[in-house]
Amino acid sequence: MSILQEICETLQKGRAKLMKEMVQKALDEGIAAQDILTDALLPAMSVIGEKFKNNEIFVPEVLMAARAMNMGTDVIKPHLAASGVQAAGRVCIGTVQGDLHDIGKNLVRMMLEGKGLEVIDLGTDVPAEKFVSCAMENDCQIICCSALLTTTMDVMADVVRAAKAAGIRDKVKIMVGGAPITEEFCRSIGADFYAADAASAADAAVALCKG
Ligand code: B1M
Repeated sequence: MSILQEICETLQKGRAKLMKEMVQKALDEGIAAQDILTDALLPAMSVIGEKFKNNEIFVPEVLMAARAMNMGTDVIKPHLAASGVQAAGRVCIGTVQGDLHDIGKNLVRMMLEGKGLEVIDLGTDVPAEKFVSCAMENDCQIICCSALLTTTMDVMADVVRAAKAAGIRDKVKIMVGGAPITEEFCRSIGADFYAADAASAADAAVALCKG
């Protein structure tokens, strides 16, 4: 088995510490950071995303894989920056104001990173204006809002309004998700995209960044 295949499998098993060592070993063997990303880390996360979507694996396994992914990307990040590899796009993400649930949001962030997007994580309890100011300051293509409470989902409408008020609505896409969110709700508040799960959110974000 090649080292890239081994890295791919190690990530899927969520073995974070071993990942760090193996990715470093691949770099030491002269494999380019970009190849490690595109031929090992991203395919592994795609497998994780698909399995999660199909209920073949569950939150603990995804979180372990996410940790391993983060370990791997931490090792190659300086090399990618040095070789001038461009991120596929830049997005900001947060759980809306009043809402402290972050497990789903963290999974979405991890899947976005797994697709090669640069992600600014604003955390939880994020006011609408903070999403918008972050998008403006960092030239984000997408604002990603997560909500788990029916009492906080309306903050997403505030994000759409704040983006309009700041004059950036035509420059930034707004993606929404979380257990109480539906396609219909997304349309009703004038957001651009609803994703039901983390893998779909990442696929859509890549498409939105390209488009
Ligand atoms: Co809370 N909670 N909780 N909770 N909690 C729910 C959401 C609830 C449904 C439980 C229930 O009553 N059955 C209920 C909401 C009811 C409602 O609004 N109708 C509820 C409540 C009421 C509360 C409190 C008010 C309880 C209280 O204090 N009385 C309180 C609120 C605190 C606050 O936020 N202000 C509260 C607190 C908590 C804990 C702190 C204990 C904990 C959160 C820990 C944490 O996140 N760090 C917690 C938890 C764990 C849950 C449940 C059990 C699990 C949520 C979760 O993590 N799911 C939840 C019940 C449930 O959902 N069954 C519940 C796993 C996660 C992977 O799924 O977040 O849906 P999810 O994310 C998915 C998709 O939704 C999607 O992708 C993810 C992965 O596929 N997705 C996106 C999410 N964001 C997305 C964004 C996208 C796209 C897709 O694009 C941008």
